[in-house]
Amino acid sequence: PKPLEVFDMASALAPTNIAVVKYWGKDAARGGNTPINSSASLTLDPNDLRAETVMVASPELRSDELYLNGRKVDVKGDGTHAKRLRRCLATMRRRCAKAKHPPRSSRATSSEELSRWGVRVVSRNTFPTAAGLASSAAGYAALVRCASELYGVRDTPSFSLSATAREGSGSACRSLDGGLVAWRKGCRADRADSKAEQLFDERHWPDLRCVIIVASAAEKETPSTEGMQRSVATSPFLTHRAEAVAEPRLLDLQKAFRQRNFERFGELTMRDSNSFHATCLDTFPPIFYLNEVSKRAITCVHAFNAAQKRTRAAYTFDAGPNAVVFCENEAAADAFAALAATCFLGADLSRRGLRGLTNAPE
Ligand code: 2P0
Repeated sequence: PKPLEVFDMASALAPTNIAVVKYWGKDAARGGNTPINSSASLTLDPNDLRAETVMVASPELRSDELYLNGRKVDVKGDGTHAKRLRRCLATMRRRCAKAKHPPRSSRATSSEELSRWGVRVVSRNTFPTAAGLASSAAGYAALVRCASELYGVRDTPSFSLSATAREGSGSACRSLDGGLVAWRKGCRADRADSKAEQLFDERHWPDLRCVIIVASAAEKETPSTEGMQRSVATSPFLTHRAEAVAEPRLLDLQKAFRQRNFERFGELTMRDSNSFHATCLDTFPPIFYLNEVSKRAITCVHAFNAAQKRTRAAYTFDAGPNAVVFCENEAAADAFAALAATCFLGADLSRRGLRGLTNAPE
């Protein structure tokens, strides 16, 4: 990209999150990323899996630019990221234009002027993109955080950065906080109150760890948005899940997390992953996100727990075959060894996740 003479700049990073009560299904009548069920996730350590974003605004930029993992993306086109970026930026710019003053360091004379400048967005992930490791969650959370800095736009009672991140990617709204985060489906008619809130911060359960098994770093065959649409249209099980399973499970999980009850937390997490993948199979035509390595990881975790006579490890899988296995610190080495022995063939067993959910020393 060509150098710019007059510009404002901001940078931000955001970690990825792993859902323990899964979001699956958009409310077709309300549009956007309005979920049919509330969900919850754990935000990973930002030192591990994260998105890093730099934004430059300048009057010399005639149009917006996006560079994703080193590649230029056509932001005017019909591509998924182009549309999502435009949506998030439009919301942040509208908000910026209304402010009385531009951010102190800005070279623009007014917020309204700053909101009209073109932006160059440069973003990269420190892990495989679109492989079911919530890359879009980290990406859009970092984008919104970055735009918030650039435009001086903050959370207020009538404006939410989390709801803006949701416009980019549903799960992104959960990546702006650490710890256990719930995304409420909202109860207002327009669902403007559908946003995330932190239930427990990252210090609540410092012993919690996760191991990530990269069963495949390839891009998934069925993108989440498409998969959700097909499930909403064809799966009777999904309606049951959204109405009768997800909401009470979220309450149970919150309680288990409050008590740091790993056995309960682990069982709820595994059951919810299985329920989500059962929904995928109930979709017509069905969606397969798990592969043979994933299935071996599931069998391995159940065998490990049976041998230990209690739940010391718990798996979950998002829209991809990669396993995330939670455990407490004292079980991490044993769980890792068991998984390494079982899943080694065909999997890139990543130790990165082992550092877990906080910056607490090992
Ligand atoms: C989740 N997933 O709760 C669930 C579990 C995948 C399985 O949120 O269309 O990229 O951008 O709102 O957030 C992945 O879907 O979908 C996802 P969009 P997103 O984490």
